[in-house]
Amino acid sequence: MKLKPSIGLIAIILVATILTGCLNYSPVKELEGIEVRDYNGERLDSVNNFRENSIKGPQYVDINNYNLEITGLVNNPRKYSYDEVLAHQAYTKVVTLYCVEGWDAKILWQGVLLKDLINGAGIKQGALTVIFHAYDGYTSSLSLDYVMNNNILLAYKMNNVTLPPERGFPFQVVAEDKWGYKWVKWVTKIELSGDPYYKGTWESGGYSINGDLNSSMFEK
Ligand SMILES: Nc1nc2c(c(=O)[nH]1)N[C@H]1C(S)=C(S)[C@@H](COP(=O)(O)O)O[C@H]1N2
Ligand SMILES: [Mo]
Repeated sequence: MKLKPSIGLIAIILVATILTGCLNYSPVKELEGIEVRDYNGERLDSVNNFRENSIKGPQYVDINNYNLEITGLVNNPRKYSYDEVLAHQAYTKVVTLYCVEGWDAKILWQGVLLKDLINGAGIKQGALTVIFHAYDGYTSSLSLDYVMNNNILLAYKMNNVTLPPERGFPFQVVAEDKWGYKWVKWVTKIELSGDPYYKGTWESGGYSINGDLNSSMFEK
């Protein structure tokens, strides 16, 4: 009879299918590159909904020739590769960026703590200000006190996606409770300074040095 061998064949195929299915089984994996839009009951904005108003447009940093420098009033100046920065403990938080030009974006940020990077270099006496230098020549600053006491992030992911070039790859400062111009993108250098009145790119144009969202955006 012809029926017997075909039943046998079907049986073999069935067993094989089940076995390969079992072999392919893996525990739950995070889908890298999928943007998170709902998080803990909160609706997030999209990575693609930002306005692009950077001083020189998007910057394209070659990560193989990239270093993050920690310098100035520190005991041990450091130069970290991208991977060395990412080897630090990761943290996430939902923070909204408010630009002085009247738009905002609520995003789930992931990054390392600036205080971990700064403590790794060791703070020298007299340091008051953290100056952030960027690939496009942009600078801004935050007080050392604010950076060390508020778990301020240096982000490398937004909504679970690696920062795209337009959004500051490899790193953007998440300066929560501060105006958007304090959120330096394409960070290349973190400099500790003794100057409490340092004026960066926007601050030189009259914008507030402390950049607090709840006080005037202009320096008196
Ligand atoms: N390096 C760099 N960082 C920057 C800027 C810039 O021009 N260059 N613009 C700032 C401003 S004004 C804002 S509001 C935020 C967010 O800008 P985006 O929408 O262009 O990402 O980035 C800030 N960081
Ligand atoms: Mo801005």
